[in-house]
Amino acid sequence: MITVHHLKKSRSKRVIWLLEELAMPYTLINHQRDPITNLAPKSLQEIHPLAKAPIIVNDDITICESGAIMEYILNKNSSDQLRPTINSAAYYQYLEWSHFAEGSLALPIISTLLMQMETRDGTCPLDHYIAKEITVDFSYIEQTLAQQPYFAGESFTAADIMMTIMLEIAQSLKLLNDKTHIKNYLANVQKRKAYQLALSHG
Ligand SMILES: N[C@@H](CCC(=O)N[C@@H](CS)C(=O)NCC(=O)O)C(=O)O
Repeated sequence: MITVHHLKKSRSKRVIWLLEELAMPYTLINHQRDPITNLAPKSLQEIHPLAKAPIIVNDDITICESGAIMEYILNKNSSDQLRPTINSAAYYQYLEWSHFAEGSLALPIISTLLMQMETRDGTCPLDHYIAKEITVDFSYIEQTLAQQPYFAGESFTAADIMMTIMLEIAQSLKLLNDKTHIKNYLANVQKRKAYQLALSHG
């Protein structure tokens, strides 16, 4: 059975959501963030040197990094759910969006989140880069969701789980105000039962 090391309000929601979608059993271990720094506690460092959520442990395998964990779980699942057939056109959309969520989109979103927490005096060089990334990324996402219901095409996949968490943070930062298709997409995926179950773990 897979053990999921979880931090509330974190990317570990992705892993719980996927396991719930696949109806796979798991054990959840909750770790508490440091109340002052909001960083992960020592208990996570004892599991993996990177000390970030999510981490999963299954037999002799320990993995940190949500995208890698999603692939591990999909490989363990005997059905072909939530990942398009390898080498199909949808599979490459799935791969692009799964990687885009952490490889590209996380940087401008998490930077915006962190920059809002600090006291700033004027514009910094990073601001121009972040503003450009936000414009390019969200217009591409909006354009994609205007043409198809899910990131990999007609069917819900694990790429939607990877993308949703970043889009939710973007929404909380008011980056989606004029993005009707993205907002409709979020409202739609948030109705899923497995999403609601993952949400109930915080
Ligand atoms: N790219 C990693 C990011 C992991 C990450 O930054 N996790 C955050 C929570 S969303 C964390 O553990 N933060 C606490 C810390 O860094 O101390 C992934 O997708 O798993």
